[in-house]
Amino acid sequence: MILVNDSMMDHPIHLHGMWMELETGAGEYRPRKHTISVKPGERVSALITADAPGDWAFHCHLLYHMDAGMFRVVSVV
Ligand SMILES: [Cu+2]
Repeated sequence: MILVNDSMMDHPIHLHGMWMELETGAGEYRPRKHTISVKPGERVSALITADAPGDWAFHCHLLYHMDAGMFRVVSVV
């Protein structure tokens, strides 16, 4: 998954149910995260192994951002 922040605010993006492995450019060193903070203007890449069937919340962890629409469901079938 590629996350692009084209806003002027930080967004701590949280995926439920599965790890996101943050690609750092340091080879096999990929921190496993449930939440990745994406800074303004930043583009980050995370690897996800979709091994947990079901519907999972995927949202910004700032609740007023989530309430404003930064919320989606990730379905693993
Ligand atoms: Cu946000």
